[in-house]
Amino acid sequence: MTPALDRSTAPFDSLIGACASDRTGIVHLGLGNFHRAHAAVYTAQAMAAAGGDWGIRGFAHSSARVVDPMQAQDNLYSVLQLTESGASAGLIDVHRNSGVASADPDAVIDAISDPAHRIVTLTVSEAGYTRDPTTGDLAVDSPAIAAEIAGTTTPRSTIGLIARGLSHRAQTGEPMTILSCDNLQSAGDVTRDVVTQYLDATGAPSDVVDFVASSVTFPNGMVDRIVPKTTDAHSAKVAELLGITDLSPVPAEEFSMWVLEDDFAAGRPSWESAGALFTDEVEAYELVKLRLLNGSHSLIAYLGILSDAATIDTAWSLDFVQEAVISGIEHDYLPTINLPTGFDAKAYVSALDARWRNPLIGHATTQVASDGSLKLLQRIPEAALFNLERGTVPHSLALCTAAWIACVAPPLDFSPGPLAASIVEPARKSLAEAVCGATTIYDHVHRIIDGGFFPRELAGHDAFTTRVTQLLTLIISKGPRAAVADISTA
Ligand code: CS2
Repeated sequence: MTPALDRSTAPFDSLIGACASDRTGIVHLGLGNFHRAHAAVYTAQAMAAAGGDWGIRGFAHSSARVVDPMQAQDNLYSVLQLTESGASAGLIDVHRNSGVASADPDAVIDAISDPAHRIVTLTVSEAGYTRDPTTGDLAVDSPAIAAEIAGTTTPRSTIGLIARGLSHRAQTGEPMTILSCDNLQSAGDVTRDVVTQYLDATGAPSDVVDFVASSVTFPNGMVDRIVPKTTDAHSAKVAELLGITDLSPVPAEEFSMWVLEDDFAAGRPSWESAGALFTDEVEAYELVKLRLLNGSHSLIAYLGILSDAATIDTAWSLDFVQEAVISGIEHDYLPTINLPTGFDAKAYVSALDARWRNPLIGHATTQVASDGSLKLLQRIPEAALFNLERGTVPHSLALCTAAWIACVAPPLDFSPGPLAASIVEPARKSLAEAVCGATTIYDHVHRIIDGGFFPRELAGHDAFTTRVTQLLTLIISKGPRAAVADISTA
């Protein structure tokens, strides 16, 4: 039996990175695996290289799943790197405090207003930004936000907590940076917009609005690292490698990338010394990553699920899945992107192949397929519209949409199988309501594309709805392979 991980047993000779200070300079919202394998590692490594009071005060949104073990382990945990040549593990010592935001929202608000904290980082997933799918603006009518705006509850939404924290901070006027680390296009701009819209909707005083406009920055950024869910096998591997029992290790691939706009209102860790790239071309990197990696990932996941492939590497090993993805990258995605200067798209795609192929990651297709109604908004409509406006039908994007519908909102006579049933899809109920009573597959698809789940402009292009209908019909009648064969000959 290996000893439980805490400060007395920690194998500090296995540090990946550490903060020498007990002081916290960063508040993090969304204390989950991705943050712990990405920004936290860059921060720990930056401080090991260049110092600074940038310890992290982390809050999970509503679950204690990660917080309980973090607290029991003096906020230490390990990252288990899974490479084809074997696994390696190291310790991260950068969190100084952890808690659950929904259990104590005032603690979050106080942390954001505390002048010692100069950055708020966010990994709250697409859902955390509470945006309306048709406009991209703050969903002021959603039940959670509407109740906060009506003033009947203490804010518990991420955007509400930030807005309230900044309102308090306005009293001291201390500048701050809010840094989104989620898979959103123009992540910083989006965050600024929804925070500002929240302040407007709640009638915030003009000094608060002015403070946010003049003293709070929202840099854009692109984040990348494949991080699956933790299993008991990961804890067992860490016990074998480090000689301790970590109740919440984070498995991750070796690859990691962070591209940032250098627009920090009150300083920042030396993240470049840990390998982060600061550039003015962030939006181009965001597009590359959200489309070539994430968009393709969704296609691999939905086609894989419809073919009973439980993991990304098994789905990617199917020849027709590769065919669909490569066609999507070449025809539907690459023409929509002005690549960053000197960017080698061929090398990027071949690195993606190696990353998706890695059998040790065990990345569940259902994990990537979950929250599709939110994720696809970042991966499909804008690229589809770019093509459609130029008279080109984006076949792979239509296929991804059809495969998503087949998995989470199938026509009545089609059963997508057991894997599809375990996809977490927050819009499942509203999708089912939207398609109830549809008379044809076209009607079924149209009710989704024009039903408040996608930007309105997309429904204006009947060629897209028609193509999704054809591909959904093929998936239902002959399976995903036949649908891919159809796009290959189109
Ligand atoms: C994935 C991402 O679950 C998903 O939707 O596409 O989490 C992906 O693994 C990361 O963005 C990689 O950086």
